[in-house]
Parts: sequence; structure tokens; C-alpha cells
Amino acid sequence: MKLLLLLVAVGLCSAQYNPNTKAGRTSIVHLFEWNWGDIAAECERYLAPNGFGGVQISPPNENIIVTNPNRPWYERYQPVSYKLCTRSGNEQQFRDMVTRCNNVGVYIYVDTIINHMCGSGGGSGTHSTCGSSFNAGSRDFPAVPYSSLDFNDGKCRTGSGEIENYGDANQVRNCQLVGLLDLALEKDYVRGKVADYLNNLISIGVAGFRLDAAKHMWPGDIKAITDRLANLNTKWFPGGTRPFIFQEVIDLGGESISVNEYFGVGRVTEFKYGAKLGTAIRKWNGEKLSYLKNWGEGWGFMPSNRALVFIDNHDNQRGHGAGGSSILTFFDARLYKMGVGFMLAHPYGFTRVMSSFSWPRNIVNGRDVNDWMGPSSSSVSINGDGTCGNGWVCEHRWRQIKNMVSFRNVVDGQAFTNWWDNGSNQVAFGRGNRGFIILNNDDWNLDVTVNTGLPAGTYCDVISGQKEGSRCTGKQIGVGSDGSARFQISNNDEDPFVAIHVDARL
Ligand code: AAO
Repeated sequence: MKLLLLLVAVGLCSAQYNPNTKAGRTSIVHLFEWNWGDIAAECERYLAPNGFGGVQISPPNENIIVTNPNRPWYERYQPVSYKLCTRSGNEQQFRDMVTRCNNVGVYIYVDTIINHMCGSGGGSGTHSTCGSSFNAGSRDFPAVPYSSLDFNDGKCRTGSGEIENYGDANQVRNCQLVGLLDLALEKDYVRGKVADYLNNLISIGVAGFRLDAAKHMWPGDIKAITDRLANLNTKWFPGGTRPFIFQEVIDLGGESISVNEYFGVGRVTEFKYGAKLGTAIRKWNGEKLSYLKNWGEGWGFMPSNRALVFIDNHDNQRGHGAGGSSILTFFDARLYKMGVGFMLAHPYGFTRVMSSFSWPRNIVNGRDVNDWMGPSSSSVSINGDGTCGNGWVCEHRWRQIKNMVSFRNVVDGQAFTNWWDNGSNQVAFGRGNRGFIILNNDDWNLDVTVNTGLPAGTYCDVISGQKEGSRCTGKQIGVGSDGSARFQISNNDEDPFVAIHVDARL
């Protein structure tokens, strides 16, 4: 009996690290700024049939309307209340999305802004997405309600009231992040309001939460809130399932706050991942792909079972947040596909794929002056060839990325095996006897015979094409009875990498 209780306790504690995706689905996609109706349709027509596990959605709660500049994407990081209406849709549309996605086994992960409300200079009135009134100056948010008693103004010790020094953990947690009104999360009342918001989302059927700006909250305060959360809705999830929690903590080293302070609550974003992989693929600072042999913890990353990994996110693809210019994005499509391909093939971390809208990037003095722009169209259109229109990039629909999401599902649970490199930028590795990837990022051709670990047969490369029925639209790779195969990759190939797996055997 004691053992049973212990097992139950351990199960409860470990559960918030589990993404709750359906068995055999191992990645989520961030459909940044998509509206709820389009996400529901995408779950049914594309994400479920292609093995995606879930969707990170943009914040669903009411936010301030920013008109200068005109409706930036970032207004959604300035809450006015926890009512579910934004430019992505109203509460009815939100509920419909969750139901339709859940019904096809694609789960919803909500970007939750619980560290703060809108900016201190947000003014007053009803210029908010559901029309709720607020007064930033007097700290009044009657639709929650929050009052001046519920903010950290008295606790911040900097002259400006802002975070001035990331080396001081007290400032980072008690002062304002870029002027955003900092909630007093140690107050039972505030914790209750936040927990009510998250529990409402849980009852509607969501599977987990991204905790925005977690670095700016005390881990103990977050824990007190997540301890109040209900189990997931049993209409779709087994009884006792805990919400998946992943916390946005930027830790590239050298600051006062470290990611490991947050492991008690849930997973944490590993920002080193995209920054360092981008550096290696760009071949900056003398980095080479062959150095990736011990990628993961060997590179000083957090434990794999605590990490949420991604190549780029909605901040660092446009110079916000952190990571710097090494971050790969859709603007560097050829290198980007290699980066995403490597990430999805490699066992480290739980993977999130980015799906963006495009904007007219305009770098002036090293900064993109258009970094604020929201999507140019409120709805995603799908072209005849399956790509997206209206300025939506839909990286998740690029054949190479979509097929690597499947690759990760096929090799799930398999060990990292059969590493090969040429001492430079040609590398390969397998995942047990289920899949194999080989990349050529050198300025010359690759022609090598290596052990793939795969059963003998003819495989269809899922990068240059894919298996359609019994035929292959891309390169074909013959694997011998000893598992070896010859690969030839020109450095001028459209995509200089090849990936094969047992579900793409001809
Ligand atoms: C907007 C305006 C502001 C205005 C404010 C209020 O832009 O001018 O004052 O409204 O009216 C987003 C936008 C913001 C926007 C905000 C609200 O990005 O521009 O402000 O909505 O509308 C920090 C946080 C991190 C945060 C990131 C952007 O730690 O949590 O800044 N990300 C999340 C969201 C993000 C959102 C918010 C939080 C707020 O993903 O979309 O903001 O809800 C260092 C620190 C990092 C810090 C960065 C940037 O990074 O370590 O923690 O991120 O600085 O301040 C090297 C270092 C690296 C360092 C980096 C940059 O790489 O290694 O550690 O340099 O210095």
C-alpha cells in the first residue's frame, strides 16, 4: 500500500513534464497568430493526418489594443482580463477549436501571460479586445478584478521601476519587464485568479500551458499556482492526467537566474539549442557539424527530459528575446530545413516546430524596424499545392519539415546510434534500426558508404521527395543486408541532406 501511494505520488509529480500528446505523436507546432477557426480546420485536414501531437496557440485572453504602431503582434502579451476574446476569435470559437482538435487527437497548448498585465503606459478606457475597461495608471482591471493592491510596485527597488540588471534576480522577478505591470503572485488572491483562468481552460479541454516570462516569476509562486490546477478533462484524457507545463526561461548562461530553478514545476525552454545549432550550421566561430556528436547534455544543455526545444521562436525570429543573429528562420530556408531536420532526428528534448507569418524585414542599424508587424491577413489560405497564402509561411507544411515530424514519430524511443562524421561538416546518425539521417554542410560533395543500422531494402528519401503509394518521388537509397548504404549528396543539392526510415521503405 505504501509503495502504491509512493508510485501515485511520483506519477503525479512527474506528470507535468509529460506533453500528453497521443502515443506515436512526438512534436507540437506553434501556429503563431492563427485564428481559432483556421486552427480547428488545420487540426482536421493536416495536423492529425500528418502525425502532429499538438498546437501552441497565441494568447487567447483579452488584451489591450495597440494602435501605435498599428496592431502589433505583441499587443497579445499585454492582458486586460482573462475573458477569451482576441483577434483570433471569441470564446465560442475557442471552445469549438479545442473540441475539434481534441477529437482528432491534436491537443491545444495555451500561451499564458500570468506574470503581468498591460504596459504601465497603456492608458485607460475600453480599448481592449472584448471591450473591458481598464486603467493602467491606477492599476485597475475590473474585469478580473485586479486593483493597485495586486501589483509589485512597492517591491521593486530600481529607480525606474523596470528591470535594469539581469544579474539581480530580485529585479528580474519584482520589477517591470519592459514596463509591463508586474503581478504580485505571492498573494493568495492573485494566485486564485490566475488558477481560475487556467482551470477554465483545462475544463474546456486544453492539454497544457506555455508560461510566458516564467523567468520573471518566483518558482515558488508558479508552483503554488500549478498545484491548484485540476486534472485534464476526462472527455479526452485519462483520469488523473496533469496539465503539461513548459516555462519560458531564457538562460544562455551568465545571469543570476538559471533554468534548473524551474525543474520542480515543469519543462523549460532550452534557448541554447537554437542559438548553438544556428551557429554550427552557419559555421560561425569555427563551429562544425562534426562537433555535434555529443549534442544535448554534452553541450551544457539541461537534462533532455526537462527541455522544450525549437530552432526559432516568435521572439528570436525577429530579434526579440534572446539568441542573437545566429538563430535560423524561414528567411534562411535552406539552412533552416537542415536545422529543423537535425532537431527532429535527434533524440534530445521535446520538440516544437515554428509556423510563422511573413513580414517585410527591414534591418536598420542592426535592428529590424518592422519587428512589430502583425500578420497582414487575419485568415490563412491554402494554395492548390498545399502551401499557404496570404503571407502565412506555414513551415510545418514544407515537405521536408512535415516528413521529419513523421520521422521523429517513427523513431520514437530508439537510441542515438551509428554516428559518422568526416571531421568537418558531413555528419550522419541513426535511431536504432528505425531511421537514419545524413547531412552535407561542406562546400564539396559527399560520397560515402556508412552503416545505417536499418534492415536491408530500398528506402525513399523523405527530404528530396517522399513515398507515395508504392513509388518514391525522391532519391532512392539501397541498404544492404549488413545495414550499410552509399549516400551521395552534392553541396549544391536543393536540400543537402537525406533521411530514411522504416515507414518509407519501398
Ligand atoms: C512592448 C514594447 C515595449 C513596451 C511594452 C509595454 O515593445 O517597448 O515597453 O510593450 O508597453 C513581447 C514583445 C515586447 C512587447 C511585449 C508586450 O517582445 O517587445 O513590449 O510583448 O507587448 C525578456 C524576457 C522574456 C520575453 C523577452 C521578449 O525574459 O520573457 O524579453 N519573452 C516573452 C514573450 C514575448 C513578450 C513577453 C515575454 C512579455 O515571448 O513575446 O514580449 O509578455 C536578455 C534576458 C532575457 C530577455 C532579453 C530581452 O537576453 O536574458 O530574459 O528576454 O534580454 O530583454 C544576449 C544574452 C541574453 C539576453 C540578450 C538580449 O543574447 O545572452 O541573455 O542578449 O539582451
